[in-house]
Amino acid sequence: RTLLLGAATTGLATTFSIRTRPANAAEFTYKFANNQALTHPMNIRAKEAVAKIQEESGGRMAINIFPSSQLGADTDMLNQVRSGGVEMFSLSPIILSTLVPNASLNGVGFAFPSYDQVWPAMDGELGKYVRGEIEKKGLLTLEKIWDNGFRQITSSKGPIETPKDLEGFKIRVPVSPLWTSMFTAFGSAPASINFAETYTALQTGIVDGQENPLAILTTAKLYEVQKYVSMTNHMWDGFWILLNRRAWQSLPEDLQDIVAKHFNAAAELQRKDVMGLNATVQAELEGKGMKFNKPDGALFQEKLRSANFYKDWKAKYGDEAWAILEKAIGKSL
Ligand code: X2X
Repeated sequence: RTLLLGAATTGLATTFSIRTRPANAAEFTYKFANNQALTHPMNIRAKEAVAKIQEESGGRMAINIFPSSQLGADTDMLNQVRSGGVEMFSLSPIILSTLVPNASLNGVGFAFPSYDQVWPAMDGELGKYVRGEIEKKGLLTLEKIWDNGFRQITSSKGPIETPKDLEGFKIRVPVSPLWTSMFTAFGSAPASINFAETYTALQTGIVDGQENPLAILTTAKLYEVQKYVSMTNHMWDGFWILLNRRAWQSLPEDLQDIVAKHFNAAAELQRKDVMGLNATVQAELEGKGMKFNKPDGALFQEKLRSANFYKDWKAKYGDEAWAILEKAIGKSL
């Protein structure tokens, strides 16, 4: 009897709540899912953007941030943002390539020498090309890509000094054919594992190493489970802010403009924050006992070349896309 009464009450409550919106509730509410800790510049700047959006929209637009893969790992969330389970989700272009193959162009090993080439490319022709590819698959993305960073290899076993040290190395890589292919070319044993499970995989010794930018080594506390950082700078990675198309199209144009404006502005600030961390994290992590070394990237690139890595990927991306990449980096691979 109690149960039945309870159900009846709930039914009534629901009927009322869908008919009347409390005066302080937003007209549109988005979930923004991502894989980073609240302390990562992505979430610090997203939080600020969300507050500005709330204010400028007069409370009509609310965005709730779900950090640290709380709603699910990246490969699940990619499905969710397609189906509308979440409205917004930030994802590495390289993982996105499981849906949009040519999205991973920016991650080709040793393609980008420095940030001097990254931002003009991603804010320019390369970024525009990739956004077009993303749209062809039914998703949308905001114009400005956020920074993840140049990726470095870490290990619990020892420093990576030459490509030989990567042979047989059990390394966690994100779920994406480009990563698997690159570490296979080095003769490593790559394991595709979502970021949500990476800390545990390192802690339990399922893998001996992983690769991520410096900012993540500190904010995700990977220093607790890794000892060596080898500054290979082997690829540049970012985060596209993906949007569910239906959810975006249901926003009135003024709200679309407000959301895009504040997220794109936040991206610029977030890029500067990550640059700032790049300059300070090494000293911080050395203080925690991590050992850094800086191997010669040319040796690693030579190894990829001799394994036909570039030739194979050029064939997969196609000549047009490859030409956009080579133009952006100002050299041929
Ligand atoms: O999964 C990773 O390693 C991360 C956090 O860098 C990405 O999102 C690609």
